Amino acid sequence: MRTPKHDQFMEMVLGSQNIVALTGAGLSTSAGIPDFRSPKGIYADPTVAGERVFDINVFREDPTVFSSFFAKLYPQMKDAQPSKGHKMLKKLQDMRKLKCVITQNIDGLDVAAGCDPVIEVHGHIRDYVCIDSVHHKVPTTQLDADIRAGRPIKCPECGAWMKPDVVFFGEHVHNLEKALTEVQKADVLLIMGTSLTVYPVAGLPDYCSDETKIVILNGASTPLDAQADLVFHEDIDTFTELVRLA
Ligand code: CNA
Repeated sequence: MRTPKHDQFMEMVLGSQNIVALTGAGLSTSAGIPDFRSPKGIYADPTVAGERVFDINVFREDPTVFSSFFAKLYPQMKDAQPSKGHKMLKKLQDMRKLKCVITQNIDGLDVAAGCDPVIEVHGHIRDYVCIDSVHHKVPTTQLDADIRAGRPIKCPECGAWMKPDVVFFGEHVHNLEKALTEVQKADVLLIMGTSLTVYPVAGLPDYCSDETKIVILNGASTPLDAQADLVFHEDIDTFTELVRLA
């Protein structure tokens, strides 16, 4: 049900010049891609080795831990279309309110929705990269059959293992400085679909100016709720309809 808080959100949007969105896996669940930490998320699947699947040290020791897991996630990501939440961001961009999306997602759906710029701090699945040389890359589409079969991929140039151009636990995030600069410029930081538990991204809101309004739109509570100006514990698709940005 629409409440005065939704009106407050729209007033905040209309009065803003520089909204920056910080997004996470919850933005893509309605597109058919599970998140990590929801009751139906990837970590709840007993056949998945939890955080080990995205751990670079585990990958170096045994790439099949990742490849057998990704065989199931990859088709879900590849076939997905932007959700209502992604479309809301594009609408806010067209209204010249939203200036940047910082996403932890690797599915590329913010880009597919037409958002620009999108800072993909945890990388993306468009390419596979060699773990020994970042210059060795192969478009993921060329590896489709091996990925779906759960086979680990070898670099055609040097024979080392390849993984998607995604940041694993134990690796440095991409473009953190750029993300930080955008957060510092934001008059509204719109945080959507993230548990705000994965660092360093979860620490980005600390770099907002004192004037920045923080809005949290997430199904479950986050460690930042108490400091936010507006908090919506709602389904993102429903929210987009209530604020008429669907
Ligand atoms: P997370 O820790 O799984 O948190 C997701 C949050 O979204 C949870 O708090 C949920 O309550 C919330 N949520 C889920 N669905 C909805 C919904 N429909 N409406 C509102 N809220 C919802 O995921 P984070 O993004 O916080 O963690 C960062 C990880 C997740 C990054 O490293 C990503 O690469 C990784 N990840 C990405 C994808 C993707 O690209 N789509 C999928 C799964 C995991």
